[in-house]
Amino acid sequence: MESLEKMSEALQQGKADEVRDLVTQVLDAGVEPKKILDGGLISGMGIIGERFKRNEVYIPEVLIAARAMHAGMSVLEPLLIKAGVKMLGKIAIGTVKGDLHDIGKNLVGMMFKGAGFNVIDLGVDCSAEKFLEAYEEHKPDIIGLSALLTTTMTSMKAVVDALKEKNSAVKVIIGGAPVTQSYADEIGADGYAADAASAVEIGKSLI
Ligand code: B1M
Repeated sequence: MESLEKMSEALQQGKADEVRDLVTQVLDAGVEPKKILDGGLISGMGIIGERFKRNEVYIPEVLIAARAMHAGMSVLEPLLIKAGVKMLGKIAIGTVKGDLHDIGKNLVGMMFKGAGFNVIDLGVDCSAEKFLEAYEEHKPDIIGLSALLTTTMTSMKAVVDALKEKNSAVKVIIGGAPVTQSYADEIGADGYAADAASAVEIGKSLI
């Protein structure tokens, strides 16, 4: 549908007002909210994610596109909830204990949101107990851990261990500049991603 393509294009260009107006127009024309979500917003954010991965666009473009996504979602979200549309999955994401870096974690969260996940942002400096509480309260499909310091990435193991002790089926994805696949293997995390778009791919494959 032409107007959904237009919406996807506007989102990729970060035109928040245009995206919001297009969502309203398309809704008025009788298109279902889920179709708008998939065909306009998620598709646009998916393209940005892929381009970010290929270094064709950079962090500012992704943030601007995410802002446009939020603008569209502000119109669409109440209607999706009312229609009982099931999201693709649920992720609780946070930066680990002692670590205040949140730019990467926010990007990963935005990409998950853009892919149709319900995202619970736990913020920064999150202890294993906080992740555990979030698991008990929200029952997410995935818990995402971000760390930017070599001194804080080590606390990821405590989170994985605490969740395992609960025999929880939740999948744990880890990432952040100092984190590697071999570290993920070592601590028993279910997935590792080097960037936000890959995190979403891994998240989808795990649930
Ligand atoms: Co800090 N810092 N910092 N810092 N900081 C680094 C990380 C550092 C590499 C700088 C350096 O020395 N060259 C260094 C770490 C060294 C190390 O441990 N090896 C460092 C240090 C030492 C510190 C302090 C200790 C400095 C001090 O006070 N002496 C201090 C620590 C504070 C704390 O956390 N307790 C500190 C503080 C800060 C600021 C507050 C000033 C600020 C953070 C602001 C904020 O986040 N709101 C800051 C910043 C901005 C940086 C740099 C410059 C940039 C980090 C960033 O946002 N990158 C950084 C140097 C650098 O990286 N060039 C540095 C952009 C972001 C999009 O990338 O977070 O890697 P990134 O996320 C990527 C991937 O890693 C991945 O996807 C993202 C998008 O592709 N990813 C995931 C991230 N999380 C993921 C989770 C996933 C999957 C993928 O699954 C769940």
